[in-house]
Amino acid sequence: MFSRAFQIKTTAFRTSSCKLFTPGTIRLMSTQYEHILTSRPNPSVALITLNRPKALNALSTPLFLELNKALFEADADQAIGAIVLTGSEKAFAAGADIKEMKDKEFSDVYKNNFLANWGELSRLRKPVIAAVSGYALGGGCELALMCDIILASPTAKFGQPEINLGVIPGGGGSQRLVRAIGKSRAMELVLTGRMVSAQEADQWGMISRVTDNVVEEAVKMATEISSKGQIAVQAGKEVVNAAYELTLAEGLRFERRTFHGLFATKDQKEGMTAFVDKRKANFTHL
Ligand code: CO8
Repeated sequence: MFSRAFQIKTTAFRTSSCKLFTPGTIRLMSTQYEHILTSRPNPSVALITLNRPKALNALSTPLFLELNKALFEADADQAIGAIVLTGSEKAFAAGADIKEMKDKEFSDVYKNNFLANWGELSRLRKPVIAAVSGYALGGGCELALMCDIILASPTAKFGQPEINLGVIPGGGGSQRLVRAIGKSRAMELVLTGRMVSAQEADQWGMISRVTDNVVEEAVKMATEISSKGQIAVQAGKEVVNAAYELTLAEGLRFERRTFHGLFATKDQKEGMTAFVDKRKANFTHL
């Protein structure tokens, strides 16, 4: 579980508004991992850092097994309201591990459904914010696209260079990019392998915004989201994601029914009463 007691010395991060990251105060989850780092910058936020620096965080099967475990542990922890996923300054992730894939055969990848469990992140109910610096390429770009919100530092570079390896995106890039930036731009990225800068990705509407101190900003955003009622947050995520799958009429109906359902929660009573009483709402996630 995400132990609050277990602490380590860490490098300090500066924050603009509050001292979220100071040496010795980052709490680790109890599980120790080899390819990721896990911490609790504050009690309501889980921070997961991809940590294969020598391979630019190339996404290997062992890394994904650890990542999925940490993500679902965070999703199940009642105290956590949102999750931040990040990499290093140089690379969020430079793609699936090419050295692991190089000698695979069709019969193996097809029979064993290679990569099928790499998209587990998109099944989480709590919001996940990607804090991207450096390369987010191939599977790294796709991993960011699986997240609910993407914040990027000015150094971020996004791309789907699989075409240079004789393959195509395999982690949802072709589908999510079309929905995020449209067919022509998605086609350009998939067929040329060109990298786009954070600024271009921002202009294209692929990310929320470009910001310095991207991890800090993502943790601030996650903390803000965690201060809301968790039922409404999860409902909000569910209805926005439904827009990918449903017709407009079906989506509008689903949204309205979900909205109606929130009137059964204590948080709705508390939120609206607090507004009328001119005080801050104290959500209990019930
Ligand atoms: N896989 C394995 N190792 C990698 C990868 C990778 N994707 N990317 C970088 N590395 C390794 C390099 O081999 C090198 O290791 P070593 O020191 O042992 O030689 C180390 O990381 C540093 O890399 P470079 O020396 O190449 O660093 P540069 O700064 O010169 O270049 C680049 C950085 C431009 C990022 C370059 O490393 C590069 O082009 N990497 C490959 C990018 C790529 O093609 N990515 C797509 C991979 S295919 C894919 O992602 C399929 C997606 C499947 C679905 C996934 C679902 C989530």
